Amino acid sequence: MKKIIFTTALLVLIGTSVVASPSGLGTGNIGESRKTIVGIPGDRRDVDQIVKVSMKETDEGGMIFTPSLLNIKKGETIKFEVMNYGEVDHEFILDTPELNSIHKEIMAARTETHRTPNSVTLSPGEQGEVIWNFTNSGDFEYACLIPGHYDSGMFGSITVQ
Ligand SMILES: [Cu+2]
Repeated sequence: MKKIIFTTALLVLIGTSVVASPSGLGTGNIGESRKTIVGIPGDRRDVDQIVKVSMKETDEGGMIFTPSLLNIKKGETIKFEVMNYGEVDHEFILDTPELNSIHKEIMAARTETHRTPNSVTLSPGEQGEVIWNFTNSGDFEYACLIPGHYDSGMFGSITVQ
């Protein structure tokens, strides 16, 4: 009996962490629900570093972020200046690899655009920004979850130490 109760509690925990993500899966509530293990939305007055990220398709049929690897110091607030150099829409979503993977499945099933602090969706030639405070160390990811794009190579890794 104890085992069953434990399993249920674990499921509730997993469910809660998914809903608490600001990655578009959540309820859109502000405040506490915006916190994820990736960190929290940053304040532009606290920006420690600007990172320019470009998004584009390659001649070989791939889709890429440049850079695709980033190292960030724990506690830093980063302003990502994201530019779409491609010929189709792209998006930049900051999350854990696990949540991006779940989110990718949801995106495949329906069309949705993102308007969350950890993401920006850009038309060709458009520029946008995400300001994020990396409050926790760990391995995180930025990804474009428009159907087919992630599988074409559109993701990057962030290591926060
Ligand atoms: Cu894309």
